[in-house]
Amino acid sequence: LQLAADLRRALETGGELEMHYQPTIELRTGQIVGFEALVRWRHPVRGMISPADFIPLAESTGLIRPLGQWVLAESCRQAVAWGMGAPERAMTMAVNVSGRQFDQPGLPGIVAAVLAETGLPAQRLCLEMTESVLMTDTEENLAVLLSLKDIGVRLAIDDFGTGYSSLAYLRRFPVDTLKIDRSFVERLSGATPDAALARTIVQLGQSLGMATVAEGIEQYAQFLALRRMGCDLAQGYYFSRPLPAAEAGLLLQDHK
Ligand code: G
Ligand code: G
Ligand code: MN
Ligand code: NA
Repeated sequence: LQLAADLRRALETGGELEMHYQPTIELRTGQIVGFEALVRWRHPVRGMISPADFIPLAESTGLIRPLGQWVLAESCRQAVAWGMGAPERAMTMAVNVSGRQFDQPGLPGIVAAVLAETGLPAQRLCLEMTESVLMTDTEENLAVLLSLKDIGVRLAIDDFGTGYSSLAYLRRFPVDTLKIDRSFVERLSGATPDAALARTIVQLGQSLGMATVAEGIEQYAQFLALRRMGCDLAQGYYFSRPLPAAEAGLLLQDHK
């Protein structure tokens, strides 16, 4: 497959991949409290390729492991460059981790090595995974997640509410944060079912001692509704799109 060969080459040369960063906002204060790192691929012929298109390819070819390692190292390096490790600017860098990376027995060692190399304190890094990670090969994945918690990183469930109806795994896994899927944030005005679901996830997070992040906030009304519900954090175009590092850095400078 040509695109797989191109991705392998891009990983070897390093020049075509870059990270964009979307700020995470504390709803109570409006402050930026971190970023989510989202990978981008500038293909020399095809132009910008969305991760929604090349992450599945990377997963099916096994390239997700070197790609994931590059993403992790680049995001941690950037977090340190922005001073996010310093106590006075204690922020969180959130990195998406695919299920195929959790199958990798060496994942905790890789995370520990990247933290050591970059100097980012472990508690400043949050790893985002989907519910499917928590539902498959549970014993192996539980061991990996416990090792990651030992290292001190935070763990978030991405797209929460879209994966599985069973909540039993929340008892077993050391999760810090629930990210409320964008689909529940879309129609929040009034007494819609979506508002009831969003409120329920916020309350679930509060009962379990987990932080909640609302994804995909695009309108002021959604911001207000989620703040009223007691949701802790939010991301979305209303605050900022994912930005190239230079622009995200300016946002951070203006903000402080
Ligand atoms: O940034 P957005 O525009 O297009 O991302 C699309 C999808 O790709 C999302 O589901 C997001 O979680 C995923 N994604 C983005 N960056 C990464 C990454 O570095 N690693 C993994 N595994 N998924 C990513
Ligand atoms: O699966 P994950 O939640 O990691 O993916 C985040 C995806 O959501 C990325 O593709 C990102 O670009 C996108 N995104 C971030 N904020 C918004 C938003 O406000 N509206 C929409 N439609 N997409 C968003
Ligand atoms: Mn995510
Ligand atoms: Na998500």
